[in-house]
Amino acid sequence: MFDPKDFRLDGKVALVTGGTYGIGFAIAQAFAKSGAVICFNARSKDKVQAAEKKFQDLGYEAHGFVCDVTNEAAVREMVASINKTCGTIDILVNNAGIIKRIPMTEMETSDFQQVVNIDLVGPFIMAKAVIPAMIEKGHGKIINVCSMMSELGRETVSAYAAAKGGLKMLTRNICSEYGQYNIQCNGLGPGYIATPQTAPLREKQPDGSDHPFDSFIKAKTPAARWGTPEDLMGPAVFLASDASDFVNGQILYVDGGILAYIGRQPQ
Ligand code: NAP
Ligand code: GCO
Repeated sequence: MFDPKDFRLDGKVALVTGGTYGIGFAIAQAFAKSGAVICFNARSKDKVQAAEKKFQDLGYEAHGFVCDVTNEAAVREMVASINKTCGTIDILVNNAGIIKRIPMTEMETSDFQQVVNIDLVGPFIMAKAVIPAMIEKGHGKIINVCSMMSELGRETVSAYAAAKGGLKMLTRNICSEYGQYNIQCNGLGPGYIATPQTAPLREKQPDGSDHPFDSFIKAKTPAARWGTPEDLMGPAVFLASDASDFVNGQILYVDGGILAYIGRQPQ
């Protein structure tokens, strides 16, 4: 029988990759507010320590790890440490990601490979590390942070779109392969969100006018605004909670309506 407590995360252990700022930090904060013990990782030790202090100042139990999601040995060590100190990971959010904005024909293959490695191979490594214990425990939640570029392309983001398109299908395949063990794997698809990753797309022009891309996105979004990391908190908690136990293999787009809209006509 439905109970509003189904949306809570009390007693759950969550691991959010790339949780030191931006979308990851917001999702981790939402999980903590919902009762979860939160673990998070990133590559920068300073930022991990700063985020851990922020969480602790907010009164949350938070454990930060310096760990690159592409380093399989370090990932396995981090997961083993979490399982030992906090308990088996119930919720994994594959949030860590980078983007390189370079015209494809000018992009070095090494750049393409780095983006795919972090944005697609990283989530594979992370999921592979947590699924066995989830199977043993009898449940688990995996949330892959996808993108508009899981559905659409645009100039200069070939590597990122390839990775995020692949992440959509990795999400569906984990659903297909592990749904029988009561593991739900879904995608969260943010629209255009104001974070450090998109800061270059919102910078004011030398004459003080808005960045053309900023105006473009506001015209493409029915909500006529950029999203904020806070806009993702509720949807992420839903996908992490018992309330979504029969939701599997879906991509929940939190985009202010971009994917449904042809775009505002120029005035
Ligand atoms: P961000 O501000 O650039 O933050 C990225 C986070 O990931 C940082 O904590 C970063 O810390 C960490 N990270 C990067 N590479 C890592 C690696 N190899 N191992 C571990 N941690 C790593 O990005 P964001 O805007 O919050 O985006 C977060 C996720 O949402 C990304 O997957 C992005 O593709 C996706 N997304 C963003 C938007 C948007 O409009 N902002 C929209 C849709 C989807 P370190 O650098 O210290 O490692
Ligand atoms: C870009 C942006 C986007 C967003 C996001 C949209 O350069 O187009 O960075 O890729 O980050 O992925 O959902």
